[in-house]
Amino acid sequence: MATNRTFTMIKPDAVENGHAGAILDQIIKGGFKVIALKYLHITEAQAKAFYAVHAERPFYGELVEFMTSGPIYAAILEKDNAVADFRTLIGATNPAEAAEGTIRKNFAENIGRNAVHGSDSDENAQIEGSFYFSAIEQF
Ligand code: FUP
Repeated sequence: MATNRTFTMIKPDAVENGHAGAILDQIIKGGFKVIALKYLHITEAQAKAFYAVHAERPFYGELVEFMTSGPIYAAILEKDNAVADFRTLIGATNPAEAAEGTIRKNFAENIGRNAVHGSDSDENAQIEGSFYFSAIEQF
């Protein structure tokens, strides 16, 4: 089952710019079923923990500051081949390089403020989904 799930966040830029509804619509029309969903404003400690893998990267401080700058939507999504198909749907990390019609091409501002997160492996999808949702919050 885990191999059919991925984890996403609609990031503060997209929420602030009023794109959350359109992004969720594109996700659902893209064939993904919403298994869990919440709207929340994460703390600095939570953002640092979520992105701990990037702690040594030069953009880590900015990333944490950005992800705590406003509320986000967090969601677990289900679809065959969820991780790879979702990364295709959202497009490249840098929206300037994202394919036409992808969520980042449509809604992201730049590589830092890039509208959405998508897990990069089945293992990380499981870790990231569990970071935000307990078992009884997943349907
Ligand atoms: P992605 O898997 O596409 O979300 O991208 P990464 O895991 O490489 O990066 C995670 C987040 O770090 C990105 F969504 C935005 C931020 N980032 C930057 O701000 N600058 C960079 O050069 C790379 C990533």
